[in-house]
Amino acid sequence: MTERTLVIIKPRAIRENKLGKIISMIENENFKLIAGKFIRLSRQQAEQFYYIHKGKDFYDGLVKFMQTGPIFVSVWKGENIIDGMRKLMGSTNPEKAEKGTIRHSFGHNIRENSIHGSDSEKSASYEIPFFFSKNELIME
Ligand code: IDP
Ligand code: MG
Repeated sequence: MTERTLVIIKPRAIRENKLGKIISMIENENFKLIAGKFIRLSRQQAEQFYYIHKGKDFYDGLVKFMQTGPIFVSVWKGENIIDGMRKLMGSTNPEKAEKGTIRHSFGHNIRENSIHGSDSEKSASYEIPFFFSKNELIME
């Protein structure tokens, strides 16, 4: 099934100049970039994007971290891409992520793990319009 997913390259990976390498790894899976832009998250945006984690012990740290610099938000399309991207990203904790995954390659710790990808169709349908309007999704 062809699906769409939201991918965020997190601030530290952008700062460390890893955007191109990460995009390459995703393209190598034959997934297609259909929209992308740099943005800075306001506190309110970061809180709303991660609302599902509100109340967890890592929530405040996560919201702060996501505001430490520009991020690259993007939409990708492909066969079973939601699960495929989760596999390619690897475990949330880079130390536990398999070799060859993006988080193993570019993550530093469980918070600063370099990348976000939607975890389900439901999440993708919240997350894509969170950052992109219809007229930005012209590659479809
Ligand atoms: P996921 O990104 O693999 O779906 P989630 O559990 O949804 O993982 O957590 C969202 C984000 O919150 C993670 O990608 C990571 O940046 C951060 N995070 C998750 N668990 C922890 C933790 O235990 N300590 C610090 N940050 C965490
Ligand atoms: Mg998640």
